[in-house]
Amino acid sequence: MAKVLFINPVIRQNDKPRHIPYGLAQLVAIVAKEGHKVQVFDANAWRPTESEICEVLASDSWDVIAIGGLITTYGFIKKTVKLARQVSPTALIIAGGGFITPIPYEVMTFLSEIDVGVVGEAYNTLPVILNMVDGKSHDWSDVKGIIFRDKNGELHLNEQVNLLEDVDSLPFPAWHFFPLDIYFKNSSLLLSEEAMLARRHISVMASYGCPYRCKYCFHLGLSGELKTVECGGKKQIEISSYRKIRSHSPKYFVDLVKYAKERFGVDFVSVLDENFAALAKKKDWFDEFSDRWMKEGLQPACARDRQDHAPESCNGVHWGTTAHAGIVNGDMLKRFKILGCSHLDYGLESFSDEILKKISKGATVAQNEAALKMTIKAGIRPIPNQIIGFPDESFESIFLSIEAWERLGIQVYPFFATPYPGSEWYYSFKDKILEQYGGSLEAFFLDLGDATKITAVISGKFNAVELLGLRELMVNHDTKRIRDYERIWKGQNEGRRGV
Ligand code: B12
Repeated sequence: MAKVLFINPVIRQNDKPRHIPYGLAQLVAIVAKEGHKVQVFDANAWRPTESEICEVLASDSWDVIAIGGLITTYGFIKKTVKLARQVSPTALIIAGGGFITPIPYEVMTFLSEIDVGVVGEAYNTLPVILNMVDGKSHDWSDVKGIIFRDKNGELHLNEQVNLLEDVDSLPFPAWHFFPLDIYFKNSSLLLSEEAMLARRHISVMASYGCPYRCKYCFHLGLSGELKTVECGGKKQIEISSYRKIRSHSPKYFVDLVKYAKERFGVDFVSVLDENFAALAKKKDWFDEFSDRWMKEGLQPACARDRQDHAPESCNGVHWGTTAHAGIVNGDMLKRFKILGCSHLDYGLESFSDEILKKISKGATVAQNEAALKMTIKAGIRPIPNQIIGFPDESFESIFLSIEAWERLGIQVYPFFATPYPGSEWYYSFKDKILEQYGGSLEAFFLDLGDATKITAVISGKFNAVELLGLRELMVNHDTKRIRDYERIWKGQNEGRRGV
């Protein structure tokens, strides 16, 4: 049996650790169940110094060091694989997750310490790799779903792995391998009253994938969109518009939350699905989920009795999740509320129909507004995510959004349109990205963080300075100064920059 050290990278270093990585916790459960010796070093929770990282790396003779996460953790991963190679020269270094999946060749080229990169879903791939390590075989040429470095340092991307058909076969995440007390201490989320008063928050998933094809989005290669194609004599990654949405059965999902409640005392769950409303739209699924949720005593008393939330007496599990303005309806939202839903994360993005069309959002301004009103009417707090700096952003689309914010009485702090690797924008604006980062893709990766921060600008009309200024003026509804600047801008750009 292999001795495996999993490392969870630091994410959102300016915030406290709040989100146990769901995918990684599932992988730990799978690998432990296979009988391998597993340790998790959760750097996101412990926020270690370099010497502390080295201490952990030197604490045992690891056969495998496995690290992975979002592209925004690239900097931490880069630092850690270098330390791992120095401190554990014989360990096989495996990487995985959203940071490598859409850009395997680039990451393996920039991070020469990585031996094997897992591309996309890892449920079946990782056990195969570990069994080979056990069998002392390093011939990776037939392992689906990986990129590897051969003895001459050549990179080889293998065929994509088939997605796991029966997701109910997955063991519950191995949350107990993670420092839960640290995460539970930071359970309060500023998303709704119930979320703020949560004492033990954890993330769960009911479905994998989203039927929509928004140009700024990427599904981590877990929605069927990822495939390998032959190009120039070698395999390349292609992100297609094909979608394969998978969901757990209501029984599995309710049992998962019940397990989190009974074993860890969880009182609030974030349902991490990309689009839970799409799943809830399936009447049979939602009816059975609803019945089981109530039967298993997960329905909070305050929701059942339509009372204000009283944490000391409320024994259910409140939850927050994602929804799409093009899907929700009043009945669905009322039922969400009764079952304990306290907030819904909406990617509303813009109040310009032209922009919503151009980004293939699959919703209109009218639907955005109706969704907000219905959600508030149902007693659920909508989180109205907005983005500015779209390729087609204009003064008109900016004013339309401000007018809608005033009309609806919503306060938002927009994200900047960011071409994260794996999104359609990344491929469409790669030249523009390289232009802004002196030709260095790695510099771009290292710069990525929260989308509230400006990185590569893909707006046709506005540059970084203008977008930063416009956002501040938008947030303050300062339409006068935006109009003033519009006149200056038009004067300066007559016949240029999309005028
Ligand atoms: C939870 C979450 C977060 C958490 C962090 C979770 C964490 N610790 O990593 C928080 C809230 C911090 C977060 C923040 C952001 N997020 Co976020 N987030 C998610 C969310 C909702 C769930 C991720 C998840 O658990 N997926 C499901 C599991 C099964 O997948 P997984 O973790 O990737 O694991 C699988 C594989 O990738 C692989 N794998 C993963 N890790 C490893 C490690 C190893 C060693 C191996 C071998 C394999 C492997 O195996 C697993 C099983 O197959 C996804 C949307 C979604 N539903 O996926 C968005 C998502 C990942 N986030 C996204 C974005 C854009 C952001 C933000 C930039 C948004 C923002 N507003 O600023 C910030 C960045 C924060 C920062 N500064 O770094 C995008 C990613 C875009 C991209 N191109 O990479 C996503 C896909 C949403 C979207 N569709 O656009 N996020």
